[in-house]
Amino acid sequence: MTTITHLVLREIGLSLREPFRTSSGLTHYRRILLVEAYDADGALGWGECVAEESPAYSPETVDTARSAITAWVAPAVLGRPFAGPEEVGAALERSFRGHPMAKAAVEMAAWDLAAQEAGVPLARLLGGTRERVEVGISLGIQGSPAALARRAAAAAAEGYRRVKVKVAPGEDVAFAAAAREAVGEGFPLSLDANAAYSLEDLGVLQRLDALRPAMIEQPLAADDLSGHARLQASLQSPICLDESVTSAARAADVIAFGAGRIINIKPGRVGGHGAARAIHDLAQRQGVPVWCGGMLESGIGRAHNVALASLPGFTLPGDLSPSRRYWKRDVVHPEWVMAGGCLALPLDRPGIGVEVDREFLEDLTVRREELRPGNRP
Ligand code: OSB
Ligand code: MG
Repeated sequence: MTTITHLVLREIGLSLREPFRTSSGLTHYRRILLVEAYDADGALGWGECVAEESPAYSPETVDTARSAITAWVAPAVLGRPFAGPEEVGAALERSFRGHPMAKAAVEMAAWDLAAQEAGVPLARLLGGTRERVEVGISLGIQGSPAALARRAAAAAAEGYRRVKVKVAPGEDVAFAAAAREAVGEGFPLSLDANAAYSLEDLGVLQRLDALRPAMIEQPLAADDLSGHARLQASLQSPICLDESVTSAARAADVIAFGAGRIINIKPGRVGGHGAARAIHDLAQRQGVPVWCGGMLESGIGRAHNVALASLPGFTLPGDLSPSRRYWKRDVVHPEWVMAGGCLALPLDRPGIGVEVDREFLEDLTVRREELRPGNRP
């Protein structure tokens, strides 16, 4: 039984070591919403909201998520006894529509809290079986194909198990071809379009297909499952869906309609660990490979992603780069480090398995509020 007595909602600011460019925009600074969920004994679970500053990737933003958590998520969970963390996501789903990133931030904090209370690693509470998870890197759009080729070659040499390259109309075939040349024929190279193409771009997409990518991620609009199904039928490479998969029901549609052959699971995008695990389970039953995506998380969100990625159906490397790929200094101890192309699960500690650097967090905090039962906005 878990009851969340109060929540702390905090926004921090963290500068990326290098700007990250995709078809939907440029990020050099992350506004990150963090959630602390407390029980009556003072045990604490951490969550991180993956919403970005602008609604480029999905309709949610840092500001809409803060508003939704304050007005709708917190009142639906605070002071209510839950038999287990799997019930938190279900209660939120019944409670109000949409806002999966806002829901996930609190739902995932509830999972960490439950794991802390039980004294077990979150990875094991979720049903994870791995001791380490394979890491792939996601490279933003670079200034030139040659610059991208250098980055891709360096990443492969560093031990990353897969290199993913962002593509956008006009910055696609030459860039992807340079990356392919740099990593070599057999190396897992994938392409992520972040929904930037339409079926009118079939010619370009077929030229990308000819480079034999491990997958083409989210070529078309998020809501266009029938377009993806038609495109998949005219490509050799598997399509992987990211933005399109906002729930377990949508994941089932993707598989049923043949809109993709691989699914990128981000717990922060789909409403939390409960939904993420449901997608994992149904994909596993249908023989569809899944991997864990990332949203440039701090070490807290990364800990949640790593725990989830330890489930057996996560058979492909995730966007789970180590701390130093993103930040000069991460907010957790120990920082996430890659060894042999993998991150090790911190199984010697309960919950998310890393300690949050409270002092550093205070320095980074731009806004903080406490949410308790009854104090509705
Ligand atoms: O599409 O997978 C994506 C980052 C922000 C938003 C969307 C995406 C990404 C990435 C980065 O590709 C993955 C990472 O966190 O390393
Ligand atoms: Mg993606």
